Amino acid sequence: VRGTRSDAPDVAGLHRAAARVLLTNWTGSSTVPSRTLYPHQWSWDSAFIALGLRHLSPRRAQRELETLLGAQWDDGRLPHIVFDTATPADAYFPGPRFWRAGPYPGVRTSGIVQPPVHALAAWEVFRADPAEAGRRGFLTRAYPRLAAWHRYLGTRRDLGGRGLAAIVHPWESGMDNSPCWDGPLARVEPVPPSRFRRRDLDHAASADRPTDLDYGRYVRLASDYRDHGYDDAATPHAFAVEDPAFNALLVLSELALARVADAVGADPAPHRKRAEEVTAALLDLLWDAPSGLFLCRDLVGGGLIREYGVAGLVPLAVPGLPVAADLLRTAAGERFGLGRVHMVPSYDLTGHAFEPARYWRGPSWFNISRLVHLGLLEHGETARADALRASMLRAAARSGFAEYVDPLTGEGHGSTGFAWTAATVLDLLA
Ligand code: 9YW
Repeated sequence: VRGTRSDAPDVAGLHRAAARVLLTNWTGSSTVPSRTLYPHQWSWDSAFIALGLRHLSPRRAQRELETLLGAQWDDGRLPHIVFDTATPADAYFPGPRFWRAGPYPGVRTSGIVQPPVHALAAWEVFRADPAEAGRRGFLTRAYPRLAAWHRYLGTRRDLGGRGLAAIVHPWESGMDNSPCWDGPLARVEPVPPSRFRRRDLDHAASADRPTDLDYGRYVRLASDYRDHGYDDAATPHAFAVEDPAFNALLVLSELALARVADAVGADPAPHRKRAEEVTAALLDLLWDAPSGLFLCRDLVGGGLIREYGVAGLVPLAVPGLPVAADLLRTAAGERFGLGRVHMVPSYDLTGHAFEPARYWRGPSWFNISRLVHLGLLEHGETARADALRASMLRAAARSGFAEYVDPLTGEGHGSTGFAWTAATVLDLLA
């Protein structure tokens, strides 16, 4: 399937090819992000994947989310990786032997989390086939688990004590090596590269990936957390940040959870209230009027982090956001170049740390571009939304469903046959 800037992709062919990616990556109970790089189940990937899968098989999309919810810990956390027991333990680093974690014997997981897209996905998956969902008791079983997940984020993860959920590891943002983390990470003593063996470099170019120094710091933070029993209060967090994308997704998921609550006969009001509170806290604590962008807040060093990452545009998807017009101006301005580059870059095009091919330091990603697309639709920006949609479809078709693309050339990088890329395409074509 090929599409270039001038000729639109062949829609039927693109749909078939996207469906093929999701079939190939399906393990029987969930979908791997990539057959090579990421051979397990990832938390926020599964939510984006379920949003696409619902158009192929609502039942399978329910199963995808149920597998993740089945790995929930007693404290409510949804782990960022659920390890596939049929895959060799050393296929991915850090694997189950590193994390030494899981809710029960037989279910092995990591101990950190990823952005809360799950309630949003669960509600949309339900709506794709309410009768099938009803027969399987999908929402009734998912609701208490999703509520417990949000409760975990609202209590144990409110490390700043002002109503936002904090992340304690760059991996928790889903944007691993974003330049936003360079400052906070500089305080972390890296584990020397001789002490661990990266597996990602077996499958991807090192120029496209985080560096060994980044990995040394990721390993240090994760092992400190592990050695404190993944206890949020007991761990002396060297990294703790309030991230606007993470919290905006929490708002969207609380709003979705209110609908879920309504559908299962529970009280939706606390979820709506929580969505309002998190929105207010986002505006209060993370909005930066001079740059017209939401920034990350460093809870260890103190203050806003003056790096302009795409996480700051994600709150555009929040309904009724009072600063939407400013955010739109920023999206279309020189930092993010909306409409003039391929999709939405992950970092400031004019920034000192911008690298067009290195992972979260500039490349455009499909899940994030889709969230910005939803934000444009939410605020009536139909023409810009249509152009962004076309840009995403073209980039997916050209790149063989790449993990991410260079915003300046549209060239694919990372793995091909990437699950959330295919899922996002199915969602855009629906
Ligand atoms: C890694 C699976 C995950 C995504 C993250 C992405 C990457 C894992 O892959 O992290 O090994 O670096 O940054 O967002 O969930 O697709």
